[in-house]
Amino acid sequence: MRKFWCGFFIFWPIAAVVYSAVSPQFNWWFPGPSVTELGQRIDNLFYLILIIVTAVFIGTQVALGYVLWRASHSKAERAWFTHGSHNLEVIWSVVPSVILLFLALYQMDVWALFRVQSFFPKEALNAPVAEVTARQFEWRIRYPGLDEHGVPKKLHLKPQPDDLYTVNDLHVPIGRPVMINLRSDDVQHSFFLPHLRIKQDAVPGQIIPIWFKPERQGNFDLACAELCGWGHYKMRAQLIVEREVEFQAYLQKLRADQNYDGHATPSAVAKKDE
Ligand SMILES: [Cu+2]
Repeated sequence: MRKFWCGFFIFWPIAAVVYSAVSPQFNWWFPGPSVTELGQRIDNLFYLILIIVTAVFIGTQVALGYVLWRASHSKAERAWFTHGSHNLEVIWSVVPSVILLFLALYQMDVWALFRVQSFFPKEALNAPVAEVTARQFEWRIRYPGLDEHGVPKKLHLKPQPDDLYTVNDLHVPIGRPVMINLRSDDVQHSFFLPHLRIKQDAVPGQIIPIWFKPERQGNFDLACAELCGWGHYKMRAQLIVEREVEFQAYLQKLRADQNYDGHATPSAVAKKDE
């Protein structure tokens, strides 16, 4: 029985390490490399922490396995009781504190870029691309109206008569910093872009700016990461990263669709607007 428990407790840590090592091959890991450079820096922080905790995990499990294995072989040796060791306790308090302090200082610039508005790229901060309002159970997206050249105007905090609206398809241009104003209409939601490593709560009564600079074209998941009610699963949407010209063409089409009166063909409406 001693041998069984020894094997049992040694088996699980080994299984955990093997499982973690093979999981990327089965796509049980991150959904591919990050679409933004800041996301790659966040991944690097994640891997640094992962390496530290893996080293500690393997170290403690090897020590535990060794003690169990030794005890499983000898009936004569009995466990002994200790009131603890002052030196050991100082060491295992100071070492984690130093590691945590190092991590806290080391990640400050990534955190500042990600969350502190004064560190946001100025061009993104001055011209938010869209406002995204979470509500049970969809993402409402509001773009500013277009000027006479078909170029987006400035996005106002209050809705304007010529604003453009859509639901669940967030189009953004590639290669430049994009800022989104995030709001919630009802309960707390969470704006989650796993391919960009972005997750931000949408809180009723608050406007929370988020920025990112997509470096890869494509369609990426946009999900709600906060259980917000019975239809939470319906908040599966997408982020579409496209070239600047495609983005502006999309906005022009959105305007034509929105202005369509049911009689003229949408393309005629688009012509009239120009
Ligand atoms: Cu939600």
